[in-house]
Amino acid sequence: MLYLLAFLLHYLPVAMGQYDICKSWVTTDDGPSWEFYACQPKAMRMKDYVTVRVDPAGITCGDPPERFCTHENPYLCSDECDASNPDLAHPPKLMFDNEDEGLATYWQSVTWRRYPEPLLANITLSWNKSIELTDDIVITFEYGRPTIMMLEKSLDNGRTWHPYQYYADDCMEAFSMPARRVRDLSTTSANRVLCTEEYSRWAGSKKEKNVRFEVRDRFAIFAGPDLKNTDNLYTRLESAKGLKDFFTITDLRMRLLRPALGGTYVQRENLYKYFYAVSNIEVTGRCKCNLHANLCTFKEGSLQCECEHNTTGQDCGKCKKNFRSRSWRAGSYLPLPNGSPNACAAAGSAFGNCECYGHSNRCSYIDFLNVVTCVSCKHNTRGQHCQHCRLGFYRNSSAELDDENVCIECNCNQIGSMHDRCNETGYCECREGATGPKCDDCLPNYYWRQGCFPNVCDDELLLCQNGGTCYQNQRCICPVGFKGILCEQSRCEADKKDCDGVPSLHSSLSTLLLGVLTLQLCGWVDL
Ligand SMILES: *[C@@H]1O[C@H](CO)[C@@H](O)[C@H](O)[C@H]1NC(C)=O
Ligand SMILES: *[C@@H]1O[C@H](CO)[C@@H](O)[C@H](O)[C@H]1NC(C)=O
Ligand SMILES: *[C@@H]1O[C@H](CO)[C@@H](O)[C@H](O)[C@H]1NC(C)=O
Ligand SMILES: *[C@@H]1O[C@H](CO)[C@@H](O)[C@H](O)[C@H]1NC(C)=O
Ligand SMILES: *[C@@H]1O[C@H](CO)[C@@H](O)[C@H](O)[C@H]1NC(C)=O
Ligand SMILES: [Ca+2]
Repeated sequence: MLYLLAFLLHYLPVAMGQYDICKSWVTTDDGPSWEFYACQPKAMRMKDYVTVRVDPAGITCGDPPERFCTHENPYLCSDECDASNPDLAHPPKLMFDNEDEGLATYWQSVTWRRYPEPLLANITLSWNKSIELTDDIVITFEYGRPTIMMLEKSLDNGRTWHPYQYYADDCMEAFSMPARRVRDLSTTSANRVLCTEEYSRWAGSKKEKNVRFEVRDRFAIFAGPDLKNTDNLYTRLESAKGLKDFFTITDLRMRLLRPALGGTYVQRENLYKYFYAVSNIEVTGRCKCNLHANLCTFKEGSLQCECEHNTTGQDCGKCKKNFRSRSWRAGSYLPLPNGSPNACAAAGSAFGNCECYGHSNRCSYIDFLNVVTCVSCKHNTRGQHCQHCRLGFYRNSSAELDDENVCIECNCNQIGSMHDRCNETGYCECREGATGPKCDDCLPNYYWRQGCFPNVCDDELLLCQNGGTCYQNQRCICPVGFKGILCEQSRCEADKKDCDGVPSLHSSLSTLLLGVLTLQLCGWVDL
């Protein structure tokens, strides 16, 4: 606990200070008014707001009860894990509790009974909110740190995952990656994903318990070793592409790939000393509010920014209704020291009343027409006020004019349609024979083959004759002895030679019969 307090106090300067107010009431020559600033919430202990999931099912020890021992005391396997006994259970929530001094509480996995099958476990932390890390992630292992593990992160609530850092006692062997240290990174590589050997080697399980994801060391590349030059850090976060996102997460996953081995090889005769035990996961960060809020509250099970600057959304990621006269922008750390709020503006308030419904930030005066018009309308809009949809798009009837989704692509089938424009309900103009809103279907009596073509044959009016079969409405497959589009023509009629050779060419009874029929027909025709 004391350690934790020291830890928090030590790091407070990074967590607080700049950008902590969103607006203030100031008096200017024109009288008092609000002045707005870029602002962000304070850093918090994020483990208090997390939901956790441990995979695979059955990886948590104690069901059924099981004995284990430690690397320090490998032959005294008298410790017990029993999920049904609160004193001996090690559920996942013990990674996030507040520990009484000196008494570690921890989640623990089953032992490596199934060796040499790998002992794998995933610990997934989800916030359902984007978070910007402001300090190191610190994972505390009891009974030794894993010899191989990796950290993954998600930025989209767990839909996609990306490697964040690799950890191994031998990076080359485990991941075919050279071992690197964050301290050795440079300004251009501050967001590199690397493999480190610093947290995986055996040093006694009591001595080295922590595995870190070093946020401070990466910040120090810009802010100096004591993190005093925050101006430079904020400038770089604002300008270096991808740097801010590198420190932003919605979810974290620890993939534990091989437990501590006690500094030697796996001893098959005693597998009860191999397992994972995690007593704490410290994640320090702030809600990402796009510099539009300085408060973030826990409501209905999720963190939520208290948006200012007339923005709204969980991350203040859009403009409030009726405040969309220009498109939404994140606030900016620049210029120092107060940044730019980039607030949303009420419709009609900016640019001399040129309303662009939030699809453009610029207006231009056209001299000879004496009109003000929006420039470079976004979101597939066009027009003086960005009030129309571009050609090839149509109006989304369930969206307001200032909605980003206001224009929907027509998506006309290139072959089936005349052009890629559509009417107000999204219907394309079809070529002959094609139908459907997008012209990707055929009318009855037409078949699709790089466009719609009239049926050659079917089961109703255009029947194949003389026992022929209709192949995909495209052609009749005629029995021997017949030809023509509908097999309506006897080959004998066209060329007598065809009739003579027929029976001998075929062996199956049916074709033989057809052959006979053919001969008879020929005879009939001859009459
Ligand atoms: C852990 O998660 C990864 C994806 O990030 C998945 O491929 C793997 O199968 C999971 N392992 C376990 C043991 O659930
Ligand atoms: C995630 O947060 C959003 C916005 O606060 C909320 O609507 C949603 O129900 C949350 N989802 C879960 C799974 O908690
Ligand atoms: C937001 O809108 C209110 C009016 O509802 C206005 O008083 C306030 O100044 C606006 N804030 C910003 C940052 O534009
Ligand atoms: C139409 O707009 C609504 C409201 O923004 C949106 O949810 C929906 O996805 C849009 N439809 C399409 C097809 O883009
Ligand atoms: C668009 O075209 C479809 C099909 O031709 C038609 O049913 C619909 O009424 C048209 N919508 C409008 C608004 O013209
Ligand atoms: Ca604990």
